[in-house]
Amino acid sequence: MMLKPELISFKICPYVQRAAILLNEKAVTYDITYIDLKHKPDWFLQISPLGKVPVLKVGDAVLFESMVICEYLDEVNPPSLHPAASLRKAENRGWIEYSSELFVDLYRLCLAPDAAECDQRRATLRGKLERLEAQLATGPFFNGPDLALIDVAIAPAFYRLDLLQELQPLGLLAQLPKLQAWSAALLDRGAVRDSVVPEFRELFRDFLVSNGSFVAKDRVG
Ligand SMILES: N[C@@H](CCC(=O)N[C@@H](CS)C(=O)NCC(=O)O)C(=O)O
Repeated sequence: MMLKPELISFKICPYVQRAAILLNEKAVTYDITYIDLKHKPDWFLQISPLGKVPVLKVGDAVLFESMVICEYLDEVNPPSLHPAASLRKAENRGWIEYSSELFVDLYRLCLAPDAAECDQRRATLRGKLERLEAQLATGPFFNGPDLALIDVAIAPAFYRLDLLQELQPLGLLAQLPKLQAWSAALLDRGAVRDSVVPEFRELFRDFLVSNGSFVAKDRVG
């Protein structure tokens, strides 16, 4: 029985969302504390070595890095969501790294200030998504019918792609049927739906607008 953990969160952070999804999947009771990354409290700077969220406090221990947190939660709340076979597990971990790169590309697309940058950054992200499509076999999840940590790791990207598509028809998943099915299976899952605050959509859109995002521009004003 683990101590009740405390997740330190920023409401629209995709890395925090990974930890929240896993806590939900594993039905772990936890506390959540939100901070404003523009005004990081002193107590947070003291405990967070890189000044980043997520941080998971477990008793006196402070865990940082989203996938380190997820791996810990996975281990102490069996059964593990990683594949059992070492080789497949290692492959999954590689694609988890890949999903973190997707977050960066997605973030860059969100911050594209004009149509030209948006097109260029969209193409970069689309290329990575096409490569990912080729990795899926039967679906709907990465390894097949059962949810794994790689699915948890990528879910926040699909969550944001879905919202972006509402703002602009970017078609990032067009003609990628396996990714479409993967995204639908994840977005339909209770643990994913309940992993963000109810006002997430508005907060995400406010973030785009206040950063002069081209994706949000056409619909505003
Ligand atoms: N590699 C880290 C990345 C975490 C990260 O970049 N979090 C962002 C928020 S989404 C952050 O805290 N940035 C610090 C800042 O904005 O000052 C992880 O996987 O946890």
